[in-house]
Amino acid sequence: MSRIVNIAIGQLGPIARADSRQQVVKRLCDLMREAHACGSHLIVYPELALTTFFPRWYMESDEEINSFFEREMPSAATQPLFDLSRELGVGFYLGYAELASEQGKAVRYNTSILVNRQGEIVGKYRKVHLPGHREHEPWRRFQHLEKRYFTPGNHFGVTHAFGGKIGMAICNDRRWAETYRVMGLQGVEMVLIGYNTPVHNAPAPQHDDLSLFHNQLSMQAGAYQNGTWVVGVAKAGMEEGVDGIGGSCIIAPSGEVLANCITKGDEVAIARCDLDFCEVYKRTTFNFDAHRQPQAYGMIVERRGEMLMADGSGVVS
Ligand code: CDT
Repeated sequence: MSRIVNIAIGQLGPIARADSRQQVVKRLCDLMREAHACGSHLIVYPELALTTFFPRWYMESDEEINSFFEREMPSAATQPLFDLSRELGVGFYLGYAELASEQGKAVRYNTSILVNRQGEIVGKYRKVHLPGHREHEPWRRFQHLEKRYFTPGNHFGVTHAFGGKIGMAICNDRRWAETYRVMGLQGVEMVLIGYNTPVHNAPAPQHDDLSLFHNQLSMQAGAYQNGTWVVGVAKAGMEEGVDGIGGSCIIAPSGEVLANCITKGDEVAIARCDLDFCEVYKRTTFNFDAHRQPQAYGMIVERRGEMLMADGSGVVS
């Protein structure tokens, strides 16, 4: 079986709060057609790709909150994307807000799915690292209430699909070394990541000028240190008054950027990715079995926060 995966970035520009699922799905289908015309096997869409990025608003009504969530996938509104996938033979990664039912209780997740070239769901991932805050913080120019609206996922898995081992992560996950390493330990060869990243980060506005740099830095490090392809895809541009970074790109296991978007709107960018190119990194510099020293890493899973001195002043070495 060929180990070449022709990847398309399916970057989205802004989605207005008033836009319907049908309008958005039409845009996703247009991007998929373009990707197919370029010979793509798999198109990667952003995080929460069916609606505007609603965690920017404080809401209390369950009815209002749930209006941004999907109870089923596919649904009547998203079925055309699955039909087109099967017709064209183009798989996809799609981020959306999932309203699950667990023991009769509604649970909300920030989710992505992996769909194969036959239009079948072959993988599901629920965002582990939820940024932001739980309560209304009026001092911010806009809210980032992911901790309020979502329950964190608890698993980074890898799916055998597209002739290789494919992993998924969502937005803030890309900043954490653990995300890539847990999948790296499962032999991941391509990590797909959709994101919505405001240029402005209210608690640390001094980082605003670095937001694109930090985006690329995190994904390049994750790719190189785990010998894997990484595909990062933005919902970009000025959405409901909040500017989101673009910077969608495809990164090789060498850490090099192979393709990237040049706008902050709906845009396709493509790369021909040889999954066998992971091998030289996984068998040499990052041969985990030969070089990792897990006996020295216990703290990574034993504790969450940094260790403080008794007087709370610093980190114990
Ligand atoms: N959607 C999402 O996870 N956004 C966050 C914003 C945090 S501000 C540093 C992100 O990590 O991009």
